[in-house]
Amino acid sequence: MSEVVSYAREGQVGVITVNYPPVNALSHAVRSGLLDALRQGQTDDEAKALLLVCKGRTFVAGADIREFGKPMQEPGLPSVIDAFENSQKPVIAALHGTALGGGLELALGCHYRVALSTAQVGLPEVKLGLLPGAGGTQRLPRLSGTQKALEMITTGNFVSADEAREYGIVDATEEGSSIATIGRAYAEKAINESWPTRRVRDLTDKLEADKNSGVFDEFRANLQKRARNLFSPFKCVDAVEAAFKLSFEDGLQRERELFMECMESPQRAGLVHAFFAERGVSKVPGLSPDTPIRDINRVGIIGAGTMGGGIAMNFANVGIPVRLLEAKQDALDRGLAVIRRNYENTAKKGRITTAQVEERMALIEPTLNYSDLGDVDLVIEAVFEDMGIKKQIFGQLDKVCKPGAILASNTSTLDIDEIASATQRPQDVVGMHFFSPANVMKLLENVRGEKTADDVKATVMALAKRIKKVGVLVGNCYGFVGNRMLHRRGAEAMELVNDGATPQQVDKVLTDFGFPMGQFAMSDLAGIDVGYRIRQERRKAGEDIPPSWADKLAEQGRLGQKTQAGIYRYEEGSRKPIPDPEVDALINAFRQEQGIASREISDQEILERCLYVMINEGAKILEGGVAARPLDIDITWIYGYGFPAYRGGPMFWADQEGLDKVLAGIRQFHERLGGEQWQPAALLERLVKEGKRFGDL
Ligand code: T1G
Repeated sequence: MSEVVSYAREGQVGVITVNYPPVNALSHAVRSGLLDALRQGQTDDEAKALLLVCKGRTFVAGADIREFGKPMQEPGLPSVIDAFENSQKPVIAALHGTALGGGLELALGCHYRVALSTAQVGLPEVKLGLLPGAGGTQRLPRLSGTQKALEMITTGNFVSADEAREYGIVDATEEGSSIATIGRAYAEKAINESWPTRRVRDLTDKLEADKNSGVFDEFRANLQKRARNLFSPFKCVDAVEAAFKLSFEDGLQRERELFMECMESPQRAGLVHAFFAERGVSKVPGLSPDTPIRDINRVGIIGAGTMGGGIAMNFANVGIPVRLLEAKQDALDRGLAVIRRNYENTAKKGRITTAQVEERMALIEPTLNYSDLGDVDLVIEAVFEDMGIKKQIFGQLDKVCKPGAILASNTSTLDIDEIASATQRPQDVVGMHFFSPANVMKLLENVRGEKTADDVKATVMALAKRIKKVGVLVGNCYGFVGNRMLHRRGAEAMELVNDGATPQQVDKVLTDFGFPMGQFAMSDLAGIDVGYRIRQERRKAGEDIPPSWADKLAEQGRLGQKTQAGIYRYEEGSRKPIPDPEVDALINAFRQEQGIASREISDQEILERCLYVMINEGAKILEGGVAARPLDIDITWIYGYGFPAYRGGPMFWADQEGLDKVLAGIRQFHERLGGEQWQPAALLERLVKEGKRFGDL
């Protein structure tokens, strides 16, 4: 008997129990154990029906993703499911937690399914660049009909137990605490009422009903809009379509072929990497998982502007009371009005109720007095990017906040150690860099200072999860990880335009690569006065910052979306960037003024210069220990800047490109363009010399 799957008879019910924490994934041991247990159930004459149930937090949550990319060991999942479906005795699957992927496919191979009312089911393979490869594309439409099957399989979204019952995916849902008890009762019912072995493969009435609905081409058309760069969603449609066109056996065969195409795609490798990297970032090297965390029951936020308001919403959304402090009443009122408007818009879309709007607003207490921050456990400062103001605020916080309160800054580039020096408690000071819009973007860059205490680091990392963010712990340097690489890409994009590319050409190369927005459209969204102010500050500080055509736009008051014109122009009420011949003319005049001989620039050169300069900076970030691992950089860019997850993030993508090719490109650009940004990173040179990849670090 395998220790991960057991068989025991209870009365006339043969109970097959899977116990393979954390999520009962269908590893080789589980698959073998299932077959053994099924065989026992078949030969146990006292057992009149079989029950499949799991211990722990959830029913089987899918194939074991850790086995992907390795040679598959028999028995494969399809053969296990086939054996269950051809059992001579009725098999009941009892679902709790999240029955997903291969787990749901296994349940569909059983004859009946009962779910705990709190359970969810789904086929999220598409989120890993795959498709359900163990009969899900053939069995699900036979139960739920085509439209629901296509929706579930191409989005990977989970559905509740009630919806699953409504769609015919499960036969019943039950309230209760023990899924084993519920499953047992259901199996006994099957025995008493002599339920037949109802094989899903034999149910075709729903397929008949959808026969000529033209739903597949319709679905492909709408996928073009929302998944144009992706590979597997289109294969999902092909697989479900096979359920109509082919016999069940041939449909399974077709599904297998399509599944293997997806398994071999670079997008599957990227998405699986992103899946594990997202979970890896919370395991910080050198920070023990047993590090105690401080209780955070009340949060203070300084600044009710766009960032401060968005940050406040994150805490109110999860029921944590907030004290929102501003210097002036009108700024406070404005900030609260924006928060209310955001919540009301969300309620209009049906994502929260109006009652929840009021609950959340009630959790955000406005104040003008620092003395109201005496009992908060954490303060997050979110005011102007001005060191003087920040140090003055932290000096005040140091006086009013209780001992042990964490003092955090939302700064996006400034020195956390310098901010901490304004207090007597540098061990309690940390950066918590949210990304705009702070109530939407998932990334939270937690920035550790020289003296930040371990329990403070552990606390803000745990807090990230609590407020549904993906937290990455990074070191303290200009721009930390994300913005330091973004500044490199931004400078290179400006240079490319100086050399002859148009802003729209650069942006199209980046959006074709898979970014949701191009570099210049992003600048217009943030406001090009932001970059202009930074350049002016650095010039004032005596740095040699060369003139830029963007300065001219800022000086003309073309600040971006907020002035309906920036690098692009915008129609009234629209955020769609429209190339503007006036800007092309201004750029040409700037080139002449600077004596730059412009030339045709290929898309390939644009892509390489924008991405390689980021990868080179990423390698330097790793050398400096500002990021602990390449996966921390990958997750920062996927969740902070929309780097396409199916490419795995910048460092994973560089590995897939081949570090030798990337380094050769960097060397060539260094020769041609000069600049320390093109000075090859020593780490990159070492990895190439040793024939290694970032993934080997
Ligand atoms: N395989 C291996 N490990 C898994 C896993 C899986 N399928 N799912 C989760 N884990 C690990 C995860 O890495 C973490 O490990 C721990 O479990 C807790 O996960 C043939 C081929 C189930 C909703 O895509 O969506 O079936 O970090 O932190 O937030 O058609 O995990 O603790 O070491 O995410 O409560 C399809 C993926 C696979 C489901 C739980 N199934 N998992 O979320 O915990 S492909 C999926 C999830 C497939 C078939 C195809 C979530 C969850 P560690 P967690 P959570």
